[in-house]
Amino acid sequence: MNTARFTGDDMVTSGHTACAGCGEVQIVRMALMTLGPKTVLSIVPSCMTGCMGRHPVSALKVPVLHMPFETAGASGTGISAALHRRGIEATVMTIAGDGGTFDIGFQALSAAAERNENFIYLCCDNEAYMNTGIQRSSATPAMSWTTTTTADYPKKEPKKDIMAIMAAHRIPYAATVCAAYPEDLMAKFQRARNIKGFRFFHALSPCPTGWRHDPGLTIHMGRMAVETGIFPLYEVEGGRRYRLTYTPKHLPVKEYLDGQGRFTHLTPDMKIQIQRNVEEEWAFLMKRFAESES
Ligand SMILES: Cc1ncc(C[n+]2csc(CCOP(=O)(O)OP(=O)(O)O)c2C)c(N)n1
Ligand SMILES: [Mg+2]
Repeated sequence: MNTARFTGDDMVTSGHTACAGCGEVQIVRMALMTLGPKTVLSIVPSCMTGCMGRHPVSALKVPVLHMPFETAGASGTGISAALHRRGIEATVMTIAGDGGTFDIGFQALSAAAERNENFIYLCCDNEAYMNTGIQRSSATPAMSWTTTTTADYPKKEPKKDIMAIMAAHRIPYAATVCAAYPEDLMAKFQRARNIKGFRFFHALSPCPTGWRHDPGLTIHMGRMAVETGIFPLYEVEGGRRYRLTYTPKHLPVKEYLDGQGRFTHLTPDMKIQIQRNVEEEWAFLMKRFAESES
């Protein structure tokens, strides 16, 4: 039986300006429902900054500091230290996009993780710099269209393995989550809430605007990412103990790629190549699981 406990309070109000079908709002909503009202957020420039609004018209019912793009790691560190100094008990969570995490905020993220700062880092990964116009990031999957990797010149490089990098920092907890698996997501936030030190979440956030899919298919796309093995759901404790939290059906990747406009340029050969890449990555991850401490 699932052990997730919810406060029941929704910390995200109506009136935010996210696109229809935004996966990130669901992730933030469920994370905050689990963490509870005694949570302080810092958010760096990303879709979440724009769409959640600023005080006094914020759509979030918890305190928020809007910080510069590259400072997610540094701002979580500072807020956590300040609250500790004042003897205030609260969960600190910093939210950044994939651009703000994998690329431009990586230095501050790595430094905070290495120091084992006491806060939760939530990376909402929609696989491109979305709110500035769908530019490629190092989280964009190989062969994908973006406005800077056009259909004639799709991205060549594979997605950066951020979980392996974060695990290598030997942080107490790291987990992947997806809005399409709410019980899994909430159980992981519940676990993270009770751990002291640096906790990292890699959340896959389907984005109808950038992925070019029907807004009604956000949860379906999240499910397909997981069921095809493209986005495995797992957690890593102490950088060494890997645990798969959901066993996928290993559906063909075609089920995921078809229906997303960012992949319409793919030839049958390219789809076969992606299928092969996903199988290789899965085998590589399973090796890591097998070698990990129990
Ligand atoms: C130093 C700096 N460079 C560029 C920007 C402009 N900017 C704001 S948000 C953003 C894109 C963020 O992408 P990502 O982190 O993936 O978040 P998303 O928009 O996809 O949610 C950029 C380039 C900025 N605010 N600060
Ligand atoms: Mg992004």
